Amino acid sequence: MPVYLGLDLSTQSLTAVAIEVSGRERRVAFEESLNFDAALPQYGTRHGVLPQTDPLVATSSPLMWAEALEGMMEMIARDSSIALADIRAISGSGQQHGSVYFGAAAAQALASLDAARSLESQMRGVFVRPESPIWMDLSTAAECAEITAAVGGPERLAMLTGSRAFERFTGPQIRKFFKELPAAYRSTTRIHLVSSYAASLLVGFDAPMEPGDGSGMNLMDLARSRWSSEALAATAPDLEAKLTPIAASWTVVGPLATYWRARHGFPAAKVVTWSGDNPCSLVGTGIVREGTIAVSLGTSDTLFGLVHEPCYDPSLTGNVFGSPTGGYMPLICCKNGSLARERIRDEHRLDWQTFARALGERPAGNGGAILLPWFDAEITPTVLEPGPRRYGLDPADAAANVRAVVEAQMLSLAIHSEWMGVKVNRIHATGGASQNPAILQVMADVFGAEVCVVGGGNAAALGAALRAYHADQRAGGRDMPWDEVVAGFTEPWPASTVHPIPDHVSVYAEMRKVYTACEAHALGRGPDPAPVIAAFGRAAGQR
Ligand code: XUL
Repeated sequence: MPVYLGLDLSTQSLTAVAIEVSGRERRVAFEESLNFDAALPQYGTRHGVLPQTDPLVATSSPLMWAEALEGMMEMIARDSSIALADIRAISGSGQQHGSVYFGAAAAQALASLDAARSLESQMRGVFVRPESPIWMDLSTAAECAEITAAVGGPERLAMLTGSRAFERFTGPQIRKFFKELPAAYRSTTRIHLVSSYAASLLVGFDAPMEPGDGSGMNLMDLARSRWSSEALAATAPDLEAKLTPIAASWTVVGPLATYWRARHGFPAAKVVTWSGDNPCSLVGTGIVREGTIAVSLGTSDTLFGLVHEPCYDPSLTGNVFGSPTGGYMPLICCKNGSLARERIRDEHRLDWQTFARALGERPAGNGGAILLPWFDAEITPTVLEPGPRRYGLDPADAAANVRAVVEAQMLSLAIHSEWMGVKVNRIHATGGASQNPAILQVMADVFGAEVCVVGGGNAAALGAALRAYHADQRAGGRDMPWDEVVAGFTEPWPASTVHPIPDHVSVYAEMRKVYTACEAHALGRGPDPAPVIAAFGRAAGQR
């Protein structure tokens, strides 16, 4: 049976999902993850990130990613659950915004990979920057301001690229590099996204970028899916020559390089453009029509949907990316996702089971206790000075803090996605924490919507595999509708549906005001929220 492989190069791990598809017969045949910290300790990452003294700087190692890719390909080649020869197409998903900087030796190294040697040994030394800035980096506020001014203001940039300037976006990151190390910038022959870099390793030459991921750079004209000369000029000189072209999401970049065939026994499978992890998760959670949204609870918590026309967030909080299905995806991203939940879990010496139990020990609304879980600097809303803020919450009270972190994350996602204007009836949940029904109950109650789990924890890798399938069909002359592409893979898990509890829904409708007041106060934009908290507490007493 034809096999399609999806690889997800995310912050903390590389995951592979292989699907077998023949007409209506469809199944996930292989699913495996390689955790960077555990499998490649020699790089010294923590949660996939290199240690830094500046809390706003976040980098990882492109060499480690290459070594992880080879490790995963080896694992797939050795596994007996799929016949390698049946692999028809491979695509992938990369953590968004991160960038890789090649020097002059890279093209030759890629073109002449020697099957007798490891990928890592041949890629070592080709990077102008041995450390890649990643999406968690928030150190480019100055560059964001400069780009914004050059383009004519934040609305103008958002209208053009789908987002105002964001610190983590690739354009501001490139500008910072150009300003700090102009000679190194000049000697950079190619700048890749994590996604196009990984695809290049598979094909043995520079792979194009894909509009879903390209729109996370503040460099792409969103409506036209091409580089914006205005945004390029505002960012750094001679930039277009250093980028690869933008190619449609279903482009077959080339066959798998002979390296992979000779060294690991893979066939000459089609390599399809890689996209970002969120655009791939859109497909992997089955959001192929307007009206349903997905929430991914991973390293970052993201919420996204699908629309047909290019747009931007008038409040300038969220982003709009291209969708691999052809439309556009509004998205918000909260950086303090799984690591904030883990922080509270560990501070109170809990495991996930006792965490879930503690969540149920406190009532919905937590008596008005609020935690702004900015353990790390935050993206939504922009918070550059890390540190959690508590209102009416005793830091030592385990149950209250567990409830507070989950409520805060859901309230923040709900409040900051209001600009999308979607009447949410159903949410598709994915990511590690979606396996926890107690967390999903809070999600259902805060959004007043039914929540169901789709795509397991690996929607990005599954989405990449489905994109590979779609591209293979297209290459064979069949433009398969997306409903048909995802059928059999993205239906809600049986018995995973969580229904909102009406009493809780009304509590959270009130609590939105409390959270908004606390957030405004913490950001220096609003008065002391004590009266709002007290009013909420009094109303809770009468409920
Ligand atoms: C999205 C974002 C994160 C990363 C995580 O804009 O920054 O979700 O894609 O990998």
